[in-house]
Amino acid sequence: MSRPLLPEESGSKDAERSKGTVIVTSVASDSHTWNLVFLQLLIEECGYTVVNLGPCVPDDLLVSECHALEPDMVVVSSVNGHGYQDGMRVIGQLRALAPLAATPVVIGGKLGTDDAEAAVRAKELTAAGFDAVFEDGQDPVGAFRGFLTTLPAPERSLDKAGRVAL
Ligand code: B12
Repeated sequence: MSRPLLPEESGSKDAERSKGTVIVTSVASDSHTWNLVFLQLLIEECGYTVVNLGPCVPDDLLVSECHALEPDMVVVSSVNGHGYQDGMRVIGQLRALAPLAATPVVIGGKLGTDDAEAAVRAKELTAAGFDAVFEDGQDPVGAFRGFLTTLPAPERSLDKAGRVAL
């Protein structure tokens, strides 16, 4: 009996090519990890190559990795309740990098400890430079999937080995 082909075995161009590179990261204060693993799998399932920086990422490491990789998107996740403060601190540093001035940068998770403040947090985080905010409580994963479908195809497309495939 034949088994289903794995994506990399199917030979289709869609299976071989990545839609681009996404940095998944937490913030300096946050040591939770399964949120990051979840996001990596979700984003890979949507066709992107993910570089997962892990938990407790110092600001300067996040900035230097973004500078080195010039990702097509940056996804920040925090669930410890300090994400608003961490996010407000790092977004200016990311936007100050010339290659990231117009790169989609989003944040999500449990960004504060008071759910009633979520709308205010989202407004302030977007005003500070995030393209979108996906807080728990309003189907953040569904909304994030919808956001991904609105992104333009990146100018450079990478194959699974990381080579530019034009
Ligand atoms: C496991 C756990 C820990 C472990 C983490 C171990 C590890 N290696 O990850 C340990 C024990 C270390 C820990 C520590 C702490 N924790 Co803790 N922890 C949890 C727990 C029980 C599960 C988290 C988890 O792994 N979930 C599984 C993953 C897959 O789901 P998730 O994290 O919920 O993420 C989902 C969404 O948030 C969303 N999402 C997340 N990010 C993003 C980003 C985007 C863009 C999108 C679209 C979606 C998205 O998608 C994910 C899947 O649905 C939760 C409670 C709970 N039941 O959720 C508390 C919880 C997150 N912890 C909490 C707290 C307060 C702490 C501590 C501050 C406790 C303390 N006083 O020390 C510390 C913080 C340490 C730190 N420096 O960050 C609180 C946060 C409260 C808040 N935000 O209001 C929670 C909610 C518990 C609670 N109810 O109070 N914790």
